[in-house]
Formats: sequence, structure tokens, C-alpha cells
Amino acid sequence: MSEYSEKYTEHYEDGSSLSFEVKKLYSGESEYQKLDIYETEHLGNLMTLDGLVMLNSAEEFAYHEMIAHVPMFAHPNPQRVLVIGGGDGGTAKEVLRHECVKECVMVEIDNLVVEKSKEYFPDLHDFDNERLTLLIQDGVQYIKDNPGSFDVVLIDSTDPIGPAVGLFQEEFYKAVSAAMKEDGIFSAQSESPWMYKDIQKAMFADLKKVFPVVDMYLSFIPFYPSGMWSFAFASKVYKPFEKLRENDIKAMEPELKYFNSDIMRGCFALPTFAKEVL
Ligand code: AG3
Repeated sequence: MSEYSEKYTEHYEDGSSLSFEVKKLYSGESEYQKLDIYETEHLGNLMTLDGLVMLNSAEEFAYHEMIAHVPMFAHPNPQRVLVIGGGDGGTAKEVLRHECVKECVMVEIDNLVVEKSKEYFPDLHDFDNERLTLLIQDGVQYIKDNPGSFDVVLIDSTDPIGPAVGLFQEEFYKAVSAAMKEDGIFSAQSESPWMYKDIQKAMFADLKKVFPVVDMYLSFIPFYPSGMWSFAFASKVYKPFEKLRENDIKAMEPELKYFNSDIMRGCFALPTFAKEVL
């Protein structure tokens, strides 16, 4: 066993970090980023990209259920859904739990993440689902080429470094809006209010230039810095609870481990220091 750490450099300069006892299973590099996979003692396998924690198999549900089900249940009838990034397949798997979804298109730039997720995270994804269309290409370009067709768009990216930089810009959000139907809903991982406030401020300011409804919601995710993580909710028309599919939430609840109808309402409650970002 050795120790893997993600340093809290953005916020604390005292060298504190998030650490796991690990055994390395895989290490490789694609043309986009460095991918490492470790085995942990109690939390299953752990994936990092460019040294940043993406997920572990025991706790991934706190991220994937929340990025997917909040916007999905806020939409009255999501049939066509687009996932940008999310190469491990976890976000698309949650989307496909919704029976109303006719097609989930997942656009991931880096095939290495998809391949290694298949190998090391067998329960995380639903890649064989016939309603899933998996494309290995640049999501920014895909969005530009496919206007008007999606009910829900989800951005499951890494931090704004390397291949994800373009996913945090106003120009991209404009293209996302154009790719959405007139009542479309969007969500994206939006970092931690404790650690990445500057990124958040820029991101939410850009989203507000493009979408009439912009809000932030939280999940408590032990494998990310600070344990408190946020998501941006943006929409062309509907507010989060306006068209809430309450009965569908009740029907899915027994399958899920984090999301439920109380969380749907409660996750938009923000501590005062986080609210400032909006
Ligand atoms: N998406 C990455 C969230 C950002 C993590 N940042 C960090 N550790 N500093 C996760 C991919 C899961 N599908």
C-alpha cells in the first residue's frame, strides 16, 4: 500500500490534503490527460485524471445521482438527453434509469477513460444499453453541430484544466443553449464552494448571461476536496420545482442511494458564503 493525495492547494497553503491508502492498478496517458486507477481497502477502485480525484466505486452515487436526477426530474418529459464528458459512464447510467428517455447521447473526448472504466469499474456504467449512443469526439464541436434537439444537457467534466477548459466558457454555454429545446434544462458540475470560488463566480456569471433561470445545488461527496460539491442548474423556462415529476421520483427512490424527494427540495438550500456566488 502507498498513499495517494489530492492537495488542497486552491484554498489552504498548509499542505493539507485528501488522502487514500492505495495500491496502483493502472497508470496511463492519452493525448488529453493522465489517468490513474488505484485499489483502496474499503472504497473500491479510485480513478484520478491529471492527479485529481474523479470517483471511487463505493461512493460514486453521491455524484452521479445528483448530477443526473435533479435536472431530469425537474423536466416534465425528458426524452433526448446529452451528456458531455462523463467518460466513466456513471452519469449516463443514471439518465438511462428514466424510462421516458428515448435516447441518451454521451460525447466523451477521451476513449481511454471509457475503456478503463469498462475494465476497472464494471458496475458503474450501462454502456450496452440500446438507448445509449456513445460518441468519442470533442463535446464542444458536437454541441455546435447539433442545435435544437435536446431536452436535458449534462456537463460531467473535470476541473477547468486540460481538455475541460472550453466547457467553462460563455461561448460554450451559448452553444449549449442552442442545442437545447425551448424548455431545455442544463446541469454541470460546478466545483466546491469552499475551494474554487473564483471558478464558480466566473462560471455562474457566464451562465446568467445565457440562461434566464440559474441556480446552484449541493451534494456531499466524501472523495472531493472539502466533501461539499456543487452543481449548476440552468434552464430556459422551468424553475427547479415548477414541473417536478413527484410521482416518478417516488417510483425510482427504492433504486437510489442518495437522491430522494426531500433531497430534490433541500439540495438548493445554500450556506450564506456559497450563496454569494449567485
Ligand atoms: N467529474 C469531476 C469533478 C471534478 C473533481 N475535481 C477535483 N477532484 N478537484 C467527475 C467524473 C465522474 N463521472
